[in-house]
Amino acid sequence: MHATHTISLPGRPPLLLGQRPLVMGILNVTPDSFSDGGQHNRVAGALAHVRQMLAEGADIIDIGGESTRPGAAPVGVQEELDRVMPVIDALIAEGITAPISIDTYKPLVADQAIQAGASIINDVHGLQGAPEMAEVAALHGAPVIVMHWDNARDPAAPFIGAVMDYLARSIAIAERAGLHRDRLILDPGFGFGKSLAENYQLLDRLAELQALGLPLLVGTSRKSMIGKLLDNQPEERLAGTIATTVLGYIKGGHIFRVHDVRAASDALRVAQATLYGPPENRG
Ligand code: 7PJ
Repeated sequence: MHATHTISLPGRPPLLLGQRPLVMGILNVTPDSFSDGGQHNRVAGALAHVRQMLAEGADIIDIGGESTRPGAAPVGVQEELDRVMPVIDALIAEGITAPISIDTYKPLVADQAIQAGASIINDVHGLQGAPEMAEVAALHGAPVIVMHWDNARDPAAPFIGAVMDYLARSIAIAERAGLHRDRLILDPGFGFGKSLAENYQLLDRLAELQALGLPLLVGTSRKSMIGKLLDNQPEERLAGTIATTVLGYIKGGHIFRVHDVRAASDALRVAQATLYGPPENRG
C-alpha cells in the first residue's frame, strides 16, 4: 500500500520512506514560542525541546523562524537568520543524527541553513514563490518538501485536481532547475488557503495524490481544521491531531509533521501494526 522511496540527503545517509511512517517534530524559533530570555536561553530552550522530541521518536526536526499562520506578521531575512541559524549551528555542534529541515520560503535562509548542516528545505510556497529557491536546492542537491498554497486558485475548478496540478507545476519547476524529482516530497498544505470542507476532502482523498509518484507529507497538527470542528484551542487538539494523522497514514502519507511527537509516534506504530502486522511479523 505505501510505496517506498529513498531520498538522498546532502552529507547524510538517505531517508527511507514507506518502510515505516516517519515523524517530523516541529521546532518553532519565533519570539512567542519561548519566553524571551535572550539569545542564549532561546538556543538552550530549542536544544532541550529537540532532545525531548528525539527521545519521543522524532525522525526529522523541522525548524521554522517565521510563523505562516494566517494574520502573522512577515519576518525579514536577517531576523529569520538570527532566529534559526544559532539553533542549527548548536544542533550540528551537538552531532544530531536526525536530519534537520528548514521551514522557509526564502532562498537565502534555505541556502544558509543547508550550508550550516540542515539537509531538507521545507518550502510552503512549493517552489512557486521566489524563483531562486529551486536553484538553491539544485545547487546543494537538497530535497524539498513542496507544499500546496495557492491563494489565486480558481474557486470554480475541481479542488483535488487543482491541488494536483499545482504540485505537478512544482515538480516541473524543480526539474527545470536541475533538481531531480526523486528529491521531492509532496504536501497538500492542510490549512493553507482552504475551506474547512476542502481540508477534510483533502484528507479523505489524499490517496489520489499518490498518482504523482512521490512521497507525501501530512501536516495537520493542532490546526484550525480541527479547532473549527471541535470548537477548541490549539493545546486541546491532540485527539483531533491523532485522528487526522492516523487517517493520513491509512490514505498513504509517509511523513507526519507534528508538535506532539510521542502521541503521534505511538499512534502511527499502532496504525502500522494494523496495516502491515507487528514488527516481528514483518521481518
Ligand atoms: C506546514 C508547514 C505544513 C509543511 C506550517 C502550522 C503552520 N510546512 N509549516 N506543511 N504548516 N510542509 O504548523 O500550523 O502543513 S506552519
